[in-house]
Amino acid sequence: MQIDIISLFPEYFAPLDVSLLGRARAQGLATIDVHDLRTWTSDPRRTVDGVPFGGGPGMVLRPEPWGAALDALLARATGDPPCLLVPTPSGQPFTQSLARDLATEPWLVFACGRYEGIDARVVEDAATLMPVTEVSVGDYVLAGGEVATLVMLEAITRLLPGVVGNPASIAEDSFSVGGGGALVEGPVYTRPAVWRGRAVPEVLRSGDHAAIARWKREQAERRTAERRPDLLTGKLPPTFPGVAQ
Ligand code: 6GU
Repeated sequence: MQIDIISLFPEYFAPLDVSLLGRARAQGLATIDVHDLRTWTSDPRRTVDGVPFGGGPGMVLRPEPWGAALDALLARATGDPPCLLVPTPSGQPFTQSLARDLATEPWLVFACGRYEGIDARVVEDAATLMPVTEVSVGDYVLAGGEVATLVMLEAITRLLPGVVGNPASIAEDSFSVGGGGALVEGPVYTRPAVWRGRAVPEVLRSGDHAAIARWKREQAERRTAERRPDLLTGKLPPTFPGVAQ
């Protein structure tokens, strides 16, 4: 998979060299190129932002550097254009299901905004040239798209063939559909069998694989009902546990 990232802060992406993703890159399973948006400025001050038309707080990223950056990446295309992802709190929710879809794409481009966002014409214009998805990683506001991009890249690249050593660990992930619905995973245990007077559930040490599978399924269902009833009903309960309303 080819991944290009356009950002004002390329240094944000140092973690891409670490751990699972670092190994995937080193093995050539994913090629990640980080580009500085200022490469595509044309004034001596390398200006990327401007005051918002219509007033309002903060600054907006001007369209010209983005247009030039996306044109430069598109010029590298030999076949289909890339899939453009634009992180923004107003985007469609990033989910495991979207991660699975994106993991099948050969080429992704992430456009990381900062400040109050990117001039809206950039996405409009890009959508005439390539598929574009605006995505949000949750209902909170980050200072820019960089950390959101790291989140999405970690979720996507661990699904690429060969990145995670044991494919079963992906099949059993939270939000994977196993027997009729997305659930969060239940608790896990390792040695010692008793720690500070707390014993590991007996069934896990029984060697009865069918009983263990049933128990894991029950635990996942119970935890999902307690913590994430929205996953079962498709909507949040009137009082979401632990959240003041
Ligand atoms: Cl994708 N970007 C920013 N800036 N803030 C966010 C977000 C993305 N998702 C949630 N908050």
